[in-house]
Amino acid sequence: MNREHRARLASQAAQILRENDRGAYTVPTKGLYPFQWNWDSCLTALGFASFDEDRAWREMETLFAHQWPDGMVPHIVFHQEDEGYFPGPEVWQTERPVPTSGITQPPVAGFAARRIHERSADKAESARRAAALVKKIDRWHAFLYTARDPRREGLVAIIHPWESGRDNAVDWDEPFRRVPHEGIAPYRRRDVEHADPAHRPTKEQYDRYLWLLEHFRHHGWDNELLHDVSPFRVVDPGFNAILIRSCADLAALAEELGMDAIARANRARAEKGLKALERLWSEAHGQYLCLDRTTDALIDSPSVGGLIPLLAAIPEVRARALGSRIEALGARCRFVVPSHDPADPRFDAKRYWRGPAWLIVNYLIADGLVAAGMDRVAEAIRASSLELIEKGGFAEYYDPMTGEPCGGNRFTWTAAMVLEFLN
Ligand code: 9WN
Repeated sequence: MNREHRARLASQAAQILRENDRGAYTVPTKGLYPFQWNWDSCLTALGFASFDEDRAWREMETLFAHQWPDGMVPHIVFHQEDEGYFPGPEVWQTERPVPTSGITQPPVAGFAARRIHERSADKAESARRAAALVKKIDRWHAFLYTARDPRREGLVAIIHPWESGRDNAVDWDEPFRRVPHEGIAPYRRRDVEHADPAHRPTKEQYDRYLWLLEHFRHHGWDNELLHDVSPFRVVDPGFNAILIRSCADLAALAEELGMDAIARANRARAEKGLKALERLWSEAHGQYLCLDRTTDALIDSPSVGGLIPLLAAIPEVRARALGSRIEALGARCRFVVPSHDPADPRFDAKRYWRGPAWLIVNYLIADGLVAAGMDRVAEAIRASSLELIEKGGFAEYYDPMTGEPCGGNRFTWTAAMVLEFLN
């Protein structure tokens, strides 16, 4: 790709960020997702940082302004009314000053904040804004390692598939059987009016998403209770690896800013988390797997969640194995990285997190590969990602067999990741 070509792609990506900018936060895409989402915002901030540092910090500051008193950072902030998304604030009923959802999402904030600060041109201003965020991110990490790890194992559980950010991954099929899907209030889905229903989660999955939501609402969104009362408690290697990396990055950032207690606490969390992650390794699959905390058994589902640990400082032997795994997946599809192994019969090339490739995941994995010295594999992911954009535009996700763009279009975090890949 020549310079002119790169500049054209970067300017298209920046244009999408501006289009979806609502002033102090961005929406993931028009129509389908009209509010602020947690991990979308943090990854989008990275995209903003390449042309507007002030706007990058503001994106994260807005998200953290809605942190709960217990430290949780909600997965959606409903800044304004919009009928176009279900379930909206009237279903969540979390009683926050500005309505939010009642669950969280992968904690990429520590990772993003460190990166934005490292690249900042105005270091004094960046340090000031980073310091305020560091305290809040630290409280979020503390929340996760208590409320979601009550036995202090060093591994946090998600209590709803939406928390993983990989809503309908094959990983949840088995534990999801324990979640009832009857007796919920009647509802009308809006997502299937914006996107092809064949590319979205099924009705039965939505019923269970809603059952969990109503169950938590019934418990008053009290995070002291929710982990234990949830019939769905899964340790996701992707979520945990992101948290471990964010702890390590927050520790480094805090140290640079002279916030020593926060640096120490987060370094200790990262070390403990890394050791505990070993429990999720599957020699048979050559990758990490999810662990069902209710049965204490690994879930037999080779998904991309088990490759994301490349992002954390896992042992070299594990990183090498994951590198080989990604190469093997690359031989099974035209574009990498599929969200589920195409060799598994449950793979579904167009259905959301059951097969499609996502640029944000590609970015996180590629970052880990470079850190582990596997530049060639990382470069293949980067090239594949940019080719997907060239062929299909800035989509939410892509069929890894054909490259067909799926879901929403002119998608914010996809555009942000393009800016990162071009950086
Ligand atoms: C539920 C916004 C979000 C992403 C998630 C993705 C999808 C929501 C939905 O969209 O989830 O949170 O309604 O489908 O799975 O990762 O943050 O882009």
